Amino acid sequence: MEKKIAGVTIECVGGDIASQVGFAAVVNAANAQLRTGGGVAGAIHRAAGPGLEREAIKQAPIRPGQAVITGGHNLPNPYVIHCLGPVYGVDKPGDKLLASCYRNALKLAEENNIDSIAFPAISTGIFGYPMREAAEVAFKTILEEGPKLQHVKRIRFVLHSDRDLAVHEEALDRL
Ligand code: AR6
Repeated sequence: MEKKIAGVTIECVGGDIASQVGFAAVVNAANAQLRTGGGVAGAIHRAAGPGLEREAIKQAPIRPGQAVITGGHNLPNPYVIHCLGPVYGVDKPGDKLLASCYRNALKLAEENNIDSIAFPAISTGIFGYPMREAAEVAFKTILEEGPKLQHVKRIRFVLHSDRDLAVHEEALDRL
């Protein structure tokens, strides 16, 4: 499903964040060291090849809520924006830190003339953030930032299961 807000198309799809052809940037649910990992980080680094980690680690460590940008290496996308989400119940306030991830990722996209960006559900895997709450934070932040965006015209959420996709579609529908 998709929705248009302030000239920006927001959509939710099921799939793999590492195979988003046609998007200028994909977002990595990173670790502080910007190294490969499990989940999204594993998929992105595997598809990008070892050059991604070599480039990314020069900007490490990052703090929860922060984002940094690198090239996409062997991914179908010119850029990767790496966000460190909060560990649920540990990095506080979790909602503010998660919102910062989305805000800072969009800021970097704007600074780099990026017109399309695909996000995974940051923090909702190993970091334990409840899916529904995370989706609310993500869309609320995008709603706030949407009117300020000059370059970003398309924002996609890539969800890994049908259930996660349904949760995001409901949250987007409520916007
Ligand atoms: N494409 C889209 N979504 C995915 C994919 C994929 N290929 N794989 C998993 N997901 P996670 P986090 C979903 O754990 O919670 C890493 O190891 C997954 O089902 O990747 O921010 C890093 O190194 C979940 O809903 O990110 C960090 O240490 C969501 O993506 C840590 O995990 C995020 O899951 C970051 O944890």
